[in-house]
Amino acid sequence: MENKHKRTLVTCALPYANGPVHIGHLAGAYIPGDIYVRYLRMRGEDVLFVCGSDEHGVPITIKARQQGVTPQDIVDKYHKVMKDAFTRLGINFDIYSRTSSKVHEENAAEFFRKLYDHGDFITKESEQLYDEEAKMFLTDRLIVGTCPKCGNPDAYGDQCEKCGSTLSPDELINPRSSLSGSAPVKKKTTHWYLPLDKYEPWLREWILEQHKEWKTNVYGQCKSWLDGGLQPRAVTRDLDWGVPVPVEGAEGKVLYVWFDAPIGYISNTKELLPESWEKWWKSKDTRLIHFIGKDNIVFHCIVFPSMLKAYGDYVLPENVPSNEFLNLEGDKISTSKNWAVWVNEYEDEFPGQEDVLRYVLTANAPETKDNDFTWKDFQSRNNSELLAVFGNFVNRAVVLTHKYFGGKVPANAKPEAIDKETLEGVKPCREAMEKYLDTFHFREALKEAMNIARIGNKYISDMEPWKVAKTDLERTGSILYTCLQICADLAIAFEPFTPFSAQKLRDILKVSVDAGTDHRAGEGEPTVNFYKEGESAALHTSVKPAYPVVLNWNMLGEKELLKPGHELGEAVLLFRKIEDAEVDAQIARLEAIKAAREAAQKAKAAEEAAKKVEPGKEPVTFEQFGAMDIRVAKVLEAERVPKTDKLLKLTIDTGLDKRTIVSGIAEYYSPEDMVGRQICILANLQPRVIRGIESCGMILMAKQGDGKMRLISPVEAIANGAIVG
Ligand code: B3M
Ligand code: ZN
Repeated sequence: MENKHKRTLVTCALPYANGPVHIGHLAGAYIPGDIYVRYLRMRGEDVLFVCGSDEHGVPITIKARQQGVTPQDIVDKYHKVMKDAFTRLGINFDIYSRTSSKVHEENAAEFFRKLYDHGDFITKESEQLYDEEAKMFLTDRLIVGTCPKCGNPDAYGDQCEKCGSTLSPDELINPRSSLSGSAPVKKKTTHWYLPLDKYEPWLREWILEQHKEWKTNVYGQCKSWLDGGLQPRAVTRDLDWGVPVPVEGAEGKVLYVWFDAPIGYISNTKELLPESWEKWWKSKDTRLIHFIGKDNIVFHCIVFPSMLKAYGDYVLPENVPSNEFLNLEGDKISTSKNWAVWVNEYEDEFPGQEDVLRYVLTANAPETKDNDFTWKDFQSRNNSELLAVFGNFVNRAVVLTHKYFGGKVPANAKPEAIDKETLEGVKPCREAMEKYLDTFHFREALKEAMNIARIGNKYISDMEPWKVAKTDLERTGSILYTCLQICADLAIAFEPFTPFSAQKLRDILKVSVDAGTDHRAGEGEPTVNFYKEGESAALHTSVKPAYPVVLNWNMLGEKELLKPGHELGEAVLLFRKIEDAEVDAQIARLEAIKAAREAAQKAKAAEEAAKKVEPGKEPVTFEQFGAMDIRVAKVLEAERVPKTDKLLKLTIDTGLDKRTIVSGIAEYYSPEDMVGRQICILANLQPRVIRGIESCGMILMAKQGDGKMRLISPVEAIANGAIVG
């Protein structure tokens, strides 16, 4: 990595505070961000790691309305849920604040005001749909109506979820407001727009020429936006939830959520470091990196940089690493369909297994294409990689050291060439890790870290120190010495990926790691550098190393990290087996969700099929109709026709005679339902033999769109034989 800069400011997208975070969010932005920060800090870089909740936007107001609470209630709830989930997963932001904070409101208003005063906005008047009952302008999502393409009566103003067509509210048939149900009216409104078209030449140069190194998916999306031509973009909205537009004549208007949210990165820095925040945002020595999900690319690469450029003196992002989407068990993750693994639930159900989720989401990260999370893969990566390779190797090395050498690193008294070759195998892994970490390819970097564990595991299996010990304790010592050096390498290499286990390992080895700067204490000395003994790596708060031996990134793969005689701690297990029952329960939960969804879909489809009406028939003459002898009749006896499911044999009093009719109604009526009932029949239908029984006439029934049938009976009793017509 070139080291021209003095500090790195890392941000992760501010998640919307309208639901908990799920594994898709984690894999997209938060775990990659945390890996990168931990890595840089171990290399001794000064890093500030900023995130927070995005608490504005229409979806939050809709959710509040649905639940009969205020938007503030919604964001208060989810801000806490998300903040806790990140902390428990070891994602160590220096600050996790929120866009409903006072600091942010002032900062976002100031940002807008400066651009406004400087004449950077244009205003446009337009007609928009308005709900007179709710007294609110309606976004496209808030308008529902009948889809002109497929007839779905509940299509949204921007999209029909049934046929997938993209719509505009004007196209909907009978549009109505989903807030009050009333028909929207058109009303004029004025908004401020950022003329993105003005920044296009600069953006082309800055991104397409100067940032060819951005990940292909990010670069590609930017290019296609730029090639499509940029339009002015509204930065204000008619809404009562958000940062009020701080200029006269803007009553009832707030900043558009995508205008205020990225400013939140700056506000949160300001909140943490009120005196020194500017050095993170306005100094040429700062490198700014945004970690985001792929649906946020345009805002972070085009809109926000244009805002920063308009403001002047802010740094621009150096890179905007973004992943593709993560699916769950083959289906798209969906909050509304509850098709997700919620991070807070995972943490409750798998306490102490945070690293497993971190590991799996990185090993399987959707870095270059959408990827799939499955519980079976989760289990097998834990059991056959973390546990069988990494954990098993460390455990064997430490247990044998206790057994033969009283828990002290043995002397390297009888080295062989293979030992040196093995240790030298770590260096290339480190080099590859650095290459991948520096270019945001974390999945590959993790593979290299795992390769170090594989090197150790293979070595100890091949050397069989437990056998050698029977005849040659000196040689056993050299083997274990070599193994323990690799254990120390692992305690460094895994720190970015599985920080809890790396800390556990360091407690076993009785070593510390220099974890670099931590600005969580705010203004003042950012010198909270070491993890506390036995404490989770998420909560490091010590300024003194717990153990005198302090490792850092630059020692990875170097000689003799642990000196002979160094005393080890107890051999505790780094990982535990994930049992079938645990993942089966998760799979069953998802299957139940899917089954419920499918049942609901089926019920809805059936309801719609029932409503379907057959087209009308060709006209008939009065005579043709009159030719049919339709009469009221009474069922005297009824029985099932043996060996059939559908047929009943009925004895009927037609007024004219008593006769037998065989009818296919057993699906809908039992013999008991029929006896004594008055019905209508076609009396002059030619007799037919059905299953050996002569049937004289037909029972009249009504049949609805889905095939369901019902008898036609007179509303009141009437004489048998009465003519219907
Ligand atoms: N809240 C979108 C999201 O959570 C949005 C990101 C804002 S980053 C400034 O995907
Ligand atoms: Zn449709």
